[in-house]
Amino acid sequence: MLTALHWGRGDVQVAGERLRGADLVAAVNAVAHTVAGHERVAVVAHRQLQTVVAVAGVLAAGGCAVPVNPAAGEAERGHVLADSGASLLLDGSAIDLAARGAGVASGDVDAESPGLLVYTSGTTGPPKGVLLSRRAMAACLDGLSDVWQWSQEDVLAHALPLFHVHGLVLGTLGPLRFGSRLVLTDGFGPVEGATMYFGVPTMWSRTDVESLRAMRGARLLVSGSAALPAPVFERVRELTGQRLVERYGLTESLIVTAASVDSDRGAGSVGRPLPGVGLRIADPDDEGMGEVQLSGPTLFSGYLNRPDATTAALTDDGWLRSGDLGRYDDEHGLRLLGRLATDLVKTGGFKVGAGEVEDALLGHPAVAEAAVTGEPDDDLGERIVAWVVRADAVTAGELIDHVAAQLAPHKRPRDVRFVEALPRNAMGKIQKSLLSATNDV
Ligand code: MCA
Ligand code: AMP
Repeated sequence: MLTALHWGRGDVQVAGERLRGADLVAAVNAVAHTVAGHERVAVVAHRQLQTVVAVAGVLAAGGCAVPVNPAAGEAERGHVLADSGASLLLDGSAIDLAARGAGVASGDVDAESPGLLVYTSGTTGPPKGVLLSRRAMAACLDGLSDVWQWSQEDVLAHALPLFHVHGLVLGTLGPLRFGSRLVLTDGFGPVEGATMYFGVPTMWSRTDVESLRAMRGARLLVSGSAALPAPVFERVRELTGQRLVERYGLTESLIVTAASVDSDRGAGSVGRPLPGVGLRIADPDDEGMGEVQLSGPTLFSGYLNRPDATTAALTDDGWLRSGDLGRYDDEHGLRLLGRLATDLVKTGGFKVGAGEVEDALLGHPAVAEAAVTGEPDDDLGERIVAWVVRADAVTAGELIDHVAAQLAPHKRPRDVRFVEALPRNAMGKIQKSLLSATNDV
């Protein structure tokens, strides 16, 4: 991975700050010298130039960067730092952008060694650390450059968070690998000279008319991380004259399918497999719908410290169970139709496990019982809803703030519904399917 990053041509701009060419290389090298010898380095991933330099520095030194959500609450941050075993924590304030260093010897870094450890939610328990090798990230990026003709001539603009695959692998390591200019903005919107935009559906749907019109000049508008509603696709098409390109993947698989830049695409398809990716539909029903399973060079190397979860995520023949339901045909490519697990909520493109939010709620002394569900939401795709049986007086706002402080603001419930009891079956298991029918009290 790192040997093929074109540092010499890199050009990264965040807010008013910009580093390019030899200055970027030297700043990255200075970090590499600081972190040399550390196997895993946690990086508090503010949307700042320092984060780009820090992550690149860890990679250049042959280490593994562990991005940490800067807004992570106490419990979540503590879990990530302890579980990852990071021996060093870098924050923006620790990175001196004016520092300059000479290259570190990194020629013999194994392509199979992890370059990133990214935490992602499961249905239960705290987030799991996904080990991503240099080989997997390079395969994913090179596949995308193939189908999108992504080159040094491109200028990528986005406002994605830097602690997940979308903003960090695609949105940061991509431009560094291809030597294209990167402009990170505070809010999603037009950037002078940008040729590519990456966003989640919520960002595309929130963008106002004038801003969309100002994006007309770009050659590639990309949506991913969550289902793109057809009306959003149509609105963007109307105002920009362009059809959004969709791509699909998981933290565990990186990006596995994408519509190509020259395809005749419509809403609802997330494209075809990238070079080398295996995609199959397991146990398809009469209409060809089944679980999407994946193989190939972009797959993760396993969950850190969780061999049980790694085994459960893979089939006996080593394919990744995506948990997504889909249908594939050569004409339309992959169409996603739902999800097997109901205890995962995709909200604003973030995956949130019902279990971790329930655990946080149950940690509040006024909560006797809690269940978390996802409900359709025009803005966020899905919104997190908490169903709570009170043990003591507490308001919805207090519980929302409690979850935001323990986990992260994007994991907070948008609605809290107080109920007298949760519906349970004879075994005592909560029947979430009955919850939307339950009335607030
Ligand atoms: C609100 N805030 C709070 C509280 N309420 N803070 C503390 N306590 C509270 N009770 C703050 C938030 O921190 C935030 O502050 C601001 O208020 C607004 O929050 P919110 O409404 O939650 O979000 P938003 O700003 O409206 O965000 C919408 C968004 C965001 C921008 C679309 O959801 C987003 O960035 N999504 C991207 C997700 C993503 O990158 N997923 C990729 C996963 P402040 O503004 O200061 O933060 S990787 C993946 O899925 C695969 C591989 C793939 O396919 O890509
Ligand atoms: P994460 O674990 O945060 O990486 O999220 C992975 C999940 O995001 C996938 O399993 C899908 O459910 C969803 N996803 C990613 N891209 C798309 C897309 N283009 N359309 C629909 N869902 C998507």
